Amino acid sequence: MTPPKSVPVANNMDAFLMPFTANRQFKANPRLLARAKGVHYWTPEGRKVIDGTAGLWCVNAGHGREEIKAAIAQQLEEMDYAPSFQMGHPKSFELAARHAAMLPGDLNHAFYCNSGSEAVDSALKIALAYHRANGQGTRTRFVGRERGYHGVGFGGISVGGMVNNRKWFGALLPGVDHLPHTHLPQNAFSKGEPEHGVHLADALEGIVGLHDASNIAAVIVEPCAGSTGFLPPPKGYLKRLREICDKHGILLIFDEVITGFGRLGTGFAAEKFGVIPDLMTVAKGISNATVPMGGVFVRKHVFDGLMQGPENAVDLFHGYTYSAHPLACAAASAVLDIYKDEALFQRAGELSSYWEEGVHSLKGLPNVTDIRNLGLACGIDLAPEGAVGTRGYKAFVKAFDIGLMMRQSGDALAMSPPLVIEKGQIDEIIEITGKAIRAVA
Ligand code: PXG
Repeated sequence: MTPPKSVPVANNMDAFLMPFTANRQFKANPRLLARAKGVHYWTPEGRKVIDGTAGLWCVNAGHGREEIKAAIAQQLEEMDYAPSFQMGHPKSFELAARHAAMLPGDLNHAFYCNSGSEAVDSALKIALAYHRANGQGTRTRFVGRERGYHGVGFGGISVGGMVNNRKWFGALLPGVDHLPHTHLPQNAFSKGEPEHGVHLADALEGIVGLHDASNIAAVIVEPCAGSTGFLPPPKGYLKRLREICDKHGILLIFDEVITGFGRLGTGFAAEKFGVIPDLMTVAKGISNATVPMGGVFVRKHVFDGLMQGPENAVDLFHGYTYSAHPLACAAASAVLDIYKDEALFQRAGELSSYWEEGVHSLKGLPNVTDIRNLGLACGIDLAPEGAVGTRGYKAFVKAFDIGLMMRQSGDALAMSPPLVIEKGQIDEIIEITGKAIRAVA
């Protein structure tokens, strides 16, 4: 039988196995988004919802950008697809050169993929290949961090530190240790980078002491942990990690899938904190989420390290059919124009103190146990009500019902509006958040 062209949503909800969703609960009472423009979504019934999270931390330049649409349409007209294995297309090289030019330090080479998860697994593999190519093939271990989120590939969940993302999936990658997370109670209600916790980086010395540096390939951290409820790093923490990695020849990977492309008021967290990682993973804001794209930026020594074999030999046995997909490259290039023309990273930086004031004004509301912020992002912890996540979920649903999309992870709420947000819209986000928190007291 020929399948019908489209099936009314109400009759068809069962078929979709939704990711990271309570499927039956959702389908009994769905939250649907049908249209988006600027910093707003509209439901199928036409109800307007302000986007407090830039989609899933990804629509940094706002929704429905005409310039990106035009670039994708033009690329589709010109050439829908071209491979990047032993072939190439001009836009991929142009994009890599543009990224190289805007990245700090000598992070001047780009590998492309289709998501943050792929970026993380690619970065881990590049780290292994680099060490092997340089005669240090015993360096196979990785170090991640508790409460870290690095996507959902086996590599990413192995170095990640969110228990529910790990516990269902067996033995994971062998040879992974975790640094302690940086969410310290004495830092509650910190504005910006918290004071306490630089010493937590020293746990890396303990891991080196246990395994020996000659067995450790790389450390991977998010400069600000995102999915766990947004945790900015303690003052000096990332610098300390960099120093310990340097001392022991361990590669440092920053997972900037959330912090990259302006979220903190700079192009990348590496600039914000003055710490250059050896590899950096990105996704989300790279294409403003219009066409899926991820990437790994690597420093010169990592790239050069991979280029030591015979000229006619493949340098990296890794890549995806859709690495540097022409539509993604066209979108990413158009997004860079917008970021530059509208100075959106700078704009995020300028708005960050207004945002900080707004989110911290929620201190004192019932059950609010911590508020954190940096750039245009924040995390708000609520005291649990019975099972973990119950109150957080209720707040998230309430906010949506009264016109705001936020994110919820357990009892932590997180927000990260598009960088084009206006002050009045920030006020609106804060007001609705306050109402939602009061409603679940
Ligand atoms: N690394 C980091 C730091 C991320 O935040 C990924 C990797 C994986 O990216 P992909 O594109 O494979 O999903 C992410 C993704 C949330 C939330 O609500 C965060 C992400 C994804 C979905 C929800 O915090 N981050």
